[in-house]
Amino acid sequence: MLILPKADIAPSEITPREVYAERRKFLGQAGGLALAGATLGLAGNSTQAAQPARQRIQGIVKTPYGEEEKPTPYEDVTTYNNFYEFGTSKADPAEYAHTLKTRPWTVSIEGEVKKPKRIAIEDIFKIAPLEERLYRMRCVEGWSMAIPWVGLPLKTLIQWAEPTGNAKYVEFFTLADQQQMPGVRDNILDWPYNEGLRMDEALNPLTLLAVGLYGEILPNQNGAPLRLVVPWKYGFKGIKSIVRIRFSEQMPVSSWMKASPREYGFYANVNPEVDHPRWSQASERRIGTGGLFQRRQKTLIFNGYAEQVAHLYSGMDLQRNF
Ligand SMILES: Nc1nc2c(c(=O)[nH]1)N[C@H]1C(S)=C(S)[C@@H](COP(=O)(O)O)O[C@H]1N2
Ligand SMILES: [Mo]
Repeated sequence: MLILPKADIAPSEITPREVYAERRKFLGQAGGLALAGATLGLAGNSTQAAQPARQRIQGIVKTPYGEEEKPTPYEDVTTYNNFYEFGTSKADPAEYAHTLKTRPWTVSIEGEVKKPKRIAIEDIFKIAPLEERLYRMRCVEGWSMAIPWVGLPLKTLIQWAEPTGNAKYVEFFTLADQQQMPGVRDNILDWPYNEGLRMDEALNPLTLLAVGLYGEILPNQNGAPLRLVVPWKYGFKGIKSIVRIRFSEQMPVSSWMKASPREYGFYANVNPEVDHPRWSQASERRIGTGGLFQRRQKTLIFNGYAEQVAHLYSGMDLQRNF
């Protein structure tokens, strides 16, 4: 059964709203200067109330992933976000996601597994040593970043979960709690936000379950306490704040596919030759490297990870399986 989209605003309206929001953010920053000055004497740090203290993760294994990349500044990574549970503008998640409670947090693992399980976030930290990997990230809207993620290979968690031989796909679900996530009151997407991978994509060594970035616990706006990172796919595959993982025999239908099947397919592989109806995918704008007038760079097939993942799609028509 295909669940019909609940969307009452057309996806085509989202872009203008974002342009508007960026303008609002710019104005907000200008006004914010005076405000910060006014509260300095009181709290010492005007953002303290909204942003929880940054927390370092101990014992991270450094890896050579992404050595050639220049990391996008922390400030950009944590203030230019997509997390519709907290609003549709890029500035909303940094402003509002502090209401998300990330402890206690458990992830339930169900479907085609030997035995359904629940795992606390603290125990996910203990399954295997956490690695740091700098990955290129590419949003379907045409911008990109390079982010030093901290996490464990999804493959490690899958092995721990013990899927059955019937498991052909893995599906992920975000928390959908109106109390903590104001955006969930709006019918922009069919909540909970969900995404899926084919089993071989999920087991690919590049696929990461991230718990941190820049050596620290994930900020809420980036998907705390646990989010997916699939660097050869568009950003929307990187589902945030995961509470449920389900193994299944059937291909999952993601929130974005339900909202607009013409625009969003299951695979969502970065591909400069297959344009999104509203955004060209031929080039990208790397955030934080030179303002609005910077030169765009050419987008690479599979976001530059073809050597590691192209074999997963050999013989598939990538125009049809977009
Ligand atoms: N639950 C949830 N996950 C989500 C989204 C969202 O709206 N909700 N947005 C996606 C999109 S479109 C992108 S580009 C990335 C952005 O991740 P970042 O903000 O950490 O850069 O998160 C993805 N994961
Ligand atoms: Mo995105």
